[in-house]
Order: sequence, then C-alpha cells, then structure tokens
Amino acid sequence: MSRNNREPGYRLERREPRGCNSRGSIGAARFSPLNPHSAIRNPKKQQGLAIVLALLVVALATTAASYMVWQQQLLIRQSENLTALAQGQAVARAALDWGRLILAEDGGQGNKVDHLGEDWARSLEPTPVEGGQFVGKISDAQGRYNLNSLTDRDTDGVVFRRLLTVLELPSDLANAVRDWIDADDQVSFPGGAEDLDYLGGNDPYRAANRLLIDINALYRIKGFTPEIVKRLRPFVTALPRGTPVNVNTATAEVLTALFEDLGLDAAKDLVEKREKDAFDDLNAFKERTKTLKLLNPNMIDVKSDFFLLNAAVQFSRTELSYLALVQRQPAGRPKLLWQRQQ
Ligand SMILES: [Ca+2]
Ligand SMILES: [Ca+2]
Repeated sequence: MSRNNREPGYRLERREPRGCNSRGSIGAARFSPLNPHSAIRNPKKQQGLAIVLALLVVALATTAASYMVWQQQLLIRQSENLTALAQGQAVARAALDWGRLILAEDGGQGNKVDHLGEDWARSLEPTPVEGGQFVGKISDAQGRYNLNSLTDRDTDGVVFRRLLTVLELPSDLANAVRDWIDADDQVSFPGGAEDLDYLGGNDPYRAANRLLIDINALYRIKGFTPEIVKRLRPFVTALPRGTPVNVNTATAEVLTALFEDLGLDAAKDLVEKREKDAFDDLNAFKERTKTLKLLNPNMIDVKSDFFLLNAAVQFSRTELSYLALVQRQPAGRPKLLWQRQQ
C-alpha cells in the first residue's frame, strides 16, 4: 500500500500516546492538573491535588467564619453602644430634672435672694448609677451680662461698654450688638452696623433686628472675631428678655462693669467678702459699695430667674454632656427654655 493510500486511522493505531514512553508510562513533564487523564493515571499526583484543594476549602471556610464572627461582634458592639446612648440620655434627662426640682425648692420658700451659699449652687458630686455615673451643676445665668439687656435696662450700653473695656476689647462693639438686636435700621455711632453693612459682603445677610437666642450669633456681628467671642463668652449670656445682673453671683469682671470707678482687684475683694456674707437685699449691696459710682441702678438685683443646668453622663463607653437654660416660675418647676448636647 502506498503512503498516500493509507486509511486515516492507520497512524493513530500505531502512534504511542503523547507524553508516554515506549512502555506507556506518563512523562512527568506532561503532568497538568487540568488534564484529568494525567492525574487519574498517577495516584500520587491525584493525592497531592486533593490535599491542595482541601487546604483551599479549609482556608476559605476559615476566612468566611472569621468574617461572620467579626460582623457579629460589630453588630453586638453597635447594639451595646445604642443601648448605652439611650440609657445615658435617660440619665441626663433625669439629672436635668433633678436640677429643676432643686431650683423649684429654693423658689418655693418665698425666695427673695439667690446666692452661691444656697443648695442649688452646690455641684452634684459624681453619682453612680448602674453601668455608669453622672455629675450635675447649676449656675446662675444672671451672674453674667445679658446681651439682650441692650434693648431693655442697659439701653445706652454703658454697662456693656465698660465690660468690654475691662476685658480689653473695643468698646465700640457694644453699638454693633445693639444694632443687631434693635428693631430699627438706624446705625449707632461709633461702631454700629445695620443691613447695609452686612449686605455688601461675599456672603450677604441682614441684621437680625431681634433678641439674640444664642451667643454664637456674635460671630455674624460686625467686628467680632473668634478670639473676641472666646474672650467674651464666659461673661455674657442671651436671655429671652433684658435682665439685671445678680450681684451675689456675678464674677469680678461683671461687677467691675457695673461701676464707673471699681477696679478689678477691688471687685475681687468684693467677691471674696461676698462669699462669706452674701447681699441679702439691694440696700446691703448699695451700702457696701456706697463710695462707688453705680452706672445703672436698673442693672442690679440680688436674685435670679434664669439658670443654666449642666449634666455630664458617663455610661459604658458613652459620654454625654447636656446644657439647658431654665426660667424659674412663680410656682412649680422652672420652665425649660432650651437644652442641647454639647
Ligand atoms: Ca434663693
Ligand atoms: Ca437694628
């Protein structure tokens, strides 16, 4: 038979399988895990492949299990945090209620005077509760200068200007605050500012022309920088109406602002003596300061209607701090004007 006449299957019957030697064994160089025939024909290689696959499965299973455990721990931690937050908020509300009760008790005794020797002024020591603790503090908001008094009681701004001077700040800022609060658009001189001053900037806005709700509004008033607000903040407040300063709770700086000729050192002496012997009424205060020139008799009192309540709560990993402003009522618990988390 000629070479060209051979039938197509002739060479296949004779040819040795690829990768086999003459005795039919499989060459190592030809082994491939993708070639099932090669593994099937070598038990050792098959065993190795199985081990590799088993290790791979174990590794994947371990990774999946670890991920699931991590996810579960995350959910448990989130759940614990939410529970601690809810418990902390409940304790903080209870602490603020405690403050209102203390103030109601003080006000219910025919209250004629508020001073720092009274029960409400004592800070509540850290008090343990199950899973945490809280502290509480009441402070007299009228121990500070109320900026809203610029449209009521301190209408000429003489006391506020003096306070600014005592704090080494520009006294003209007083007119800018008064213009921001007062209803008209007449610019006070010097230092005042109304709509036209605020509409010309890159971020135009108008003067509020109403009482301040929050000290942070100072940032929008002409002339106030973050440094000035920071310096002023411990000595001022914003209450819903004009109020006198309680001379029994005012700081030395605020007391100095009430007089034309009281120096800061003399005011500190006054505060020191006051701590041992509070002013029972305005006459007692006037008697003790009779050699000094009071700037505005409408700006002094010996009792207060507005108080700040602070409650700090630590519960598990959660720490919360709340500040609230309350107004004492003729009877019952003081009215909550606002509260916020700090
Ligand atoms: Ca009192
Ligand atoms: Ca105005």
